[in-house]
Amino acid sequence: MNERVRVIGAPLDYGADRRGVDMGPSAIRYAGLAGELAASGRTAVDRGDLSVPRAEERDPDAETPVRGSAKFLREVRDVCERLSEAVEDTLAAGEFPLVLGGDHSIAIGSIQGSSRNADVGVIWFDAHGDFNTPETSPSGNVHGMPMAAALGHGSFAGTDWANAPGVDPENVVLVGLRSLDEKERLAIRESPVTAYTMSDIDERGITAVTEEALEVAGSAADGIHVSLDMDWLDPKEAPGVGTPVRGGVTYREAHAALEIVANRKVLRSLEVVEVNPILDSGNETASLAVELAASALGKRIL
Ligand code: HAR
Ligand code: MN
Ligand code: MN
Ligand code: MN
Repeated sequence: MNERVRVIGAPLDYGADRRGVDMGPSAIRYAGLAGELAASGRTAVDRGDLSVPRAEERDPDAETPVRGSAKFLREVRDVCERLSEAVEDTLAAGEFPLVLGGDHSIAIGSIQGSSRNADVGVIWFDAHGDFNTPETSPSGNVHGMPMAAALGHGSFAGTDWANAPGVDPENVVLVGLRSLDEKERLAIRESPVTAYTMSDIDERGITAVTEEALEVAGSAADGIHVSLDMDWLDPKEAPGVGTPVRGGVTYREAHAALEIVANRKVLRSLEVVEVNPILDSGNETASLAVELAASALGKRIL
């Protein structure tokens, strides 16, 4: 893992139904990101936020270039293309990319940027599978699609902006699932990705599940990308998310998982998404996002 961390904000909210995640990067910085990165023994440089036009500024006649239903796909694409470049540039400079969302559609850009000319595994900590396509999505919200987009499913097939050819689905692991749409569920079952539900965590424990996820994702030659959706946690711990689902992991389980990730020393890039300060109480979810990022980046108590 590169020692020097480069922070990249992606304040995108076009992929989600509810406004507010565009303030995620600010809330995460305000919660003390720089100090925690320093406490993890990392030097960090903050490159600020990618510019994302406000919904009010956009062209009302803009069309979505993909068939089926995917809202604001043009805007999502524009940001993801720039994010992909930013992540690739970070790695090329020998730095570690830490991407702050924004809604989860930004993962399309970060995964692609992390895996250009590289063999990269993905661990996806999320209540949701994010495995819809414009054809299967019941909502049309792109934040329910990024994993399928990166793997080139449905009408994302062959699109140079969305696909991440450096990611083999055999090295993709979804952890903590508890809310899937019917067609999405079938798509996950039919795909070579590995998926752990909350029941798997109940039965086997977070440690065993995370170790196994690291085996599967970590067999990729060039490391792993971790995508942390804050709704992975129980809404009691992380209320400030757009699509909370009861029955998520606890504070301790989340820390344990990310500490195990840090111990393996295979982390190549990290993103933290779906923090919605408008729905949060006292910046609690953003603070937790900071703590968990620090754990993943090697912060130790002793
Ligand atoms: N599955 C639902 C949909 O596609 C909701 C998923 C999106 N929510 C997220 N992503 N926060 O993890 O519309
Ligand atoms: Mn998600
Ligand atoms: Mn989610
Ligand atoms: Mn491989």
